[in-house]
Amino acid sequence: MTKRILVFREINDTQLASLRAEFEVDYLPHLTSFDAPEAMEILPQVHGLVGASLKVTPEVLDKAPNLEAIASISVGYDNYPVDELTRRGILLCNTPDVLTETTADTGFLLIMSTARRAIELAEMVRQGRWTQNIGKEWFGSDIHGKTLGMVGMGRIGAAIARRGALGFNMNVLYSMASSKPELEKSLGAQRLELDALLEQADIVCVTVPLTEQTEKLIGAAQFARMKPGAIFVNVARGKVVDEAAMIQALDDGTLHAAGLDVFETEPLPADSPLARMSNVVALPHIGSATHETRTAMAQRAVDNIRLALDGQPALSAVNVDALER
Ligand code: 8YV
Repeated sequence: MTKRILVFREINDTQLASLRAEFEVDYLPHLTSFDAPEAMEILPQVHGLVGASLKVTPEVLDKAPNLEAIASISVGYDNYPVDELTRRGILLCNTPDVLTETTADTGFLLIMSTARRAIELAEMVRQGRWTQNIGKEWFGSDIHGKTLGMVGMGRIGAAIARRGALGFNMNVLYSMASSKPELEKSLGAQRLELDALLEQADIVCVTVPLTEQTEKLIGAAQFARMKPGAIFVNVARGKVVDEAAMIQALDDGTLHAAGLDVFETEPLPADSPLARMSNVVALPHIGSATHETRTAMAQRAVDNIRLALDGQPALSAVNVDALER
């Protein structure tokens, strides 16, 4: 029996052809919901899903009784009910490692562009408003030699910390459930409780995964603890932050500036204050969005789904215990 796969995120022609050589493939790269008629028609026959950015709920799983595996084109898997997938014996795979460096580059892009007000000043030039020497009212702040506080020190957090410590001579602090002795040795990183980190860091960068424990981890109380002039960067998930509290903090000066690649609601509503505040650099979730990395992520997902549907160990499974069901 030829198994059937629904691909709901763009992959390249070679990757699509490789799947079509072995499976029946429905290619819907612009699908916006699993409730869409074209998805509803296919789901009852589907054995595999490949894609990202769409929420897979237990109700979606009820419509896909033959589903064996999901290969997400993402490292984050907050769009998937992992425990429910495991209970149903459905394997979930993701794409760690292949996107670490690119996402860390994005984190540092936000640190630098926010600290130096690069977007605001580039817009000044673009609009023809550069009419005199830049005075102190337009000055940004240094990042070299400053204190970088990492909230989360996993693969992406560690890669950002390496950039700061080794590239910009920054003092690295980190808050995480477990210690990272190898990073303390190689980067001079110091592990602190979150409150102490917030009080000492000049730049606070969030990279934790979105879980029940991290939802709204950073709210009004945490912003109030940050140093005057501190910069907040989020390349994790928007819901790790109480966004209303962040907007208030940015507006009343409690928070000096923010560099954001993720938001509670994506795409960010055009009428959101975050889209127009001068002390905010807002990017449209481009963390891993380079040609090289998105190709590598899609390849990892293609490899994962093939291996999973062929009954072989996937390259990067999230819930291997699902196979014991
Ligand atoms: C992706 C990400 O842009 O991998 C993740 O978790 O957030 C980004 O790399 C997004 O998830 C869809 O591909």
